[in-house]
Amino acid sequence: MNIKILEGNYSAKGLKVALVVSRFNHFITSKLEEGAIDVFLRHEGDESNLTIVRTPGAFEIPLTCQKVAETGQFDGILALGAVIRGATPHFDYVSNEVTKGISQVSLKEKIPVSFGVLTTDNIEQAIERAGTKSGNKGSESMNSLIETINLLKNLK
Ligand code: INI
Repeated sequence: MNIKILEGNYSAKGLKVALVVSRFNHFITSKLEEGAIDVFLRHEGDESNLTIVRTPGAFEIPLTCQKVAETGQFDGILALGAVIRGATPHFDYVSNEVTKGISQVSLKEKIPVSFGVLTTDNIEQAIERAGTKSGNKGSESMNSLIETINLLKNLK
């Protein structure tokens, strides 16, 4: 076999990462943040290379990611939030905008922006994905971010 395979490893050594975390549903987003930091440190990331940027809600995440990317100081950005469905269509507007906005920043700025924003039908589903029975979206998306940053370095 002579197939060339390009992929990223899971070393966070020397990587500079910004976490953009929304305060809305803080009891969930704080758990996502904890999970993300834990993974970064376990993969030999340095605390001093981690910056946390807080937004009011998930809707404000894309513009904040855009500004963070423009600083040119980071290898990657992890967006963390929790959009939980309520009785009005607000959920759909916020979740659509945040999803689209994050991927636009990533493509425009050519920097990995990982999607750690929970979009759930209820609080129980959010709790399940914030460090209980269905894992932790913050940890998972930090793993993806580290791998993607290292993959893109191999593509240079
Ligand atoms: N923001 C969230 O992060 N999660 C939500 O579930 C949510 N809901 O359901 O309303 C939410 N709304 C606030 C929104 O993100 C903005 O901060 C607000 O609309 C001001 O722009």
